[in-house]
Formats: sequence, structure tokens, C-alpha cells
Amino acid sequence: MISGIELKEKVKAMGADLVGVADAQSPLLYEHDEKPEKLLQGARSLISIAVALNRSAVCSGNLRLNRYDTMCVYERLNHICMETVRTLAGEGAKAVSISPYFPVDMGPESKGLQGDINHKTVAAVAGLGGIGLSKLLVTPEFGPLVRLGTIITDASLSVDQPLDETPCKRCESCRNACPAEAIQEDGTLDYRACSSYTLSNALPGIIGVTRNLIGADEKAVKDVIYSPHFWEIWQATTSGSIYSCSECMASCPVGSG
Ligand code: B12
Repeated sequence: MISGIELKEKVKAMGADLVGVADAQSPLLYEHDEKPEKLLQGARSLISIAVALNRSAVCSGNLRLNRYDTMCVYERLNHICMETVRTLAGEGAKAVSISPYFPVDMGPESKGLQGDINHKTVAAVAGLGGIGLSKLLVTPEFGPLVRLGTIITDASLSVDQPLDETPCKRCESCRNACPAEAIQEDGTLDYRACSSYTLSNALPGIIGVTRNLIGADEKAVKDVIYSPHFWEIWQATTSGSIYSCSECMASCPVGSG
């Protein structure tokens, strides 16, 4: 069986910027309600993979540059995760890759706001970074400007330890930059405020537009369907690149030097 060190080297050679391994039995995972065994019977290790975003694109203030970079990073991440699963399968191990975002459970409890696995929690346990005031994973190398994936496997791999200290210094840059005022003084995140702002061209936007169409006359219908907002919704949903905001990432000074 491939060793943890060999596997991490392979994953980096595939194009990952950061890789770490967490023990599937880690009490920290259970404390944060993560149950890998529910997703893969006999789960022993969780491999956390990060691909860095392009700071120039995220901080450009141009949503198209930002979204296209995210699309490319997800493409690379998906490829690395699939290849990692195949590498483990070649060694006779079982493995599953958890989607970076979609598909996500849309049931009445989670409503799309809870992943099958929380990649940030796994990454923190695997020592890639710490959870910041923004509730994002903040890495020492790239700050929060990474996209994360997780592989669950029954292979027993040598595990990494969480960082002693989180790289987030609670400087409040993210809190001050958030246009939705979603990052609260007590460090909690108002998910509803964040999602209605950042997903205004995704499901919350579709619900709003559909409501406006109910009972509308022909002129009002035309005003809606020929509006830039409606066309933005079409673009976001067809491209799969739905986020309209990254200010909490862009404003973070960690990793910018
Ligand atoms: C649902 C979701 C959202 C929702 C809810 C946000 C949220 N905070 O969870 C909405 C739509 C609002 C959203 C917004 C954004 N998202 Co989002 N989202 C997700 C998704 C699909 C699930 C997250 C989840 O399950 N949340 C559930 C709640 C309860 O968890 P939580 O708030 O993270 O809190 C837990 C942890 O922080 C943990 N925890 C807290 N402290 C500590 C300390 C330690 C030591 C440990 C171990 C754990 C721990 O415990 C908490 C409770 O369980 C993930 C992908 C995934 N499957 O993980 C991407 C993800 C979290 N999103 C991401 C990003 C980048 C964004 C946005 C910047 C939008 C954008 N431009 O892409 C914003 C940022 C909002 C913010 N400041 O958090 C990235 C984060 C990358 C990173 N560096 O952390 C992820 C991981 C996608 C990816 N594959 O990279 N998102």
C-alpha cells in the first residue's frame, strides 16, 4: 500500500498546492459533527486538498475574472481529486471524493447550506490552516484564497496535526469589507445575509424573479426577462459559477506578502 508521504507527493505533482491527511476517528471531526463513516464504510483517513486561487483575479474587482479563475481552479481540483481516488483504487483501497460545492443536499434541513463533509473543518484538522473570523479556512501560504476538496479512504495513511495557532489575527478586514454585513461581532456568520448577497444570481435570485412573474402583466414580464439581472442568472446557472462576492477572501492580508 502507498504511504501517506508518497501519496501526498503524487497529489502535489498532480497540481495541488497544499495536501494534508486527517484521521477519520479524530475527535475534532466528531466535535464539529463530521461523520466520514456515513459516506464510506471503514473510513480511516481523510485527504484534504487545496488549490490556490489567483490573487490578481480575486482582488481585481472584476467578477468575470474572479469567476473564471474559480471555474479553472475547480476544474483542476476536480481532476486532482478524481486522479487521487483512482490512485488509491489502484492500490486496492476504497475512496470517495466529496464535491467541492455542487451537488449539495437541498433537503428542508440543510437547504443547500451544509456540505456532506465540511472541507474547511477537514482542512483544519489536516493542518492546512485555521478557521478565521470570516469562517473561511485561512492558510499561512495563501490566506483564505484556496478552494478545497476532500477524499475519504479506507487506506490507513500517516496523519498530519492541526496547526498550533490559526493564521487569522482577527484584524477585522473581512468583517469591515463584507457588503452583506454577514460577519458578526461575536464571530458568527449570518449565512442568510451572506447567501442572499453572494447568490443573488443563483437560487435566491431565481426565487425572487419567479415571484415577480406571478400574476404579472405582459409588460412586467418583458421587463423581467429582458433585464440584466435575469440574463446574469442565466449565465451563472449555465456556467455553474454562481458567486457574486469574494470580499471576505480578497480583503484578508494573510498570505498576500
Ligand atoms: C454551504 C456553503 C456556503 C454557504 C454557507 C457558508 C458557510 N460558512 O458554511 C454560503 C452560500 C453562504 C457560502 C458562502 C461562501 N462560500 Co461557501 N461553501 C459552502 C459549502 C458547500 C458547505 C459549507 C458547510 O457545510 N457549512 C456548514 C456550516 C455549519 O459550517 P461553518 O460555517 O463552516 O462552521 C463550521 C466550521 O467552521 C467548524 N469550525 C469552526 N471553528 C473550528 C475550529 C476547528 C479547529 C475545526 C476543526 C473546525 C471549526 O465548525 C463549524 C460548525 O460545524 C462549502 C463546501 C463544503 N462542502 O465544505 C463551500 C465553501 C465553504 N465555500 C467557500 C467559499 C470560498 C465561499 C465564499 C467566499 C463565496 C465564494 N466567492 O466562493 C463565501 C464565504 C462565506 C463565508 N465567509 O464563510 C469555500 C471556502 C474556502 C476556504 N478558504 O475556506 C468552500 C470550502 C468551497 C470549496 N470547495 O472551496 N458558502
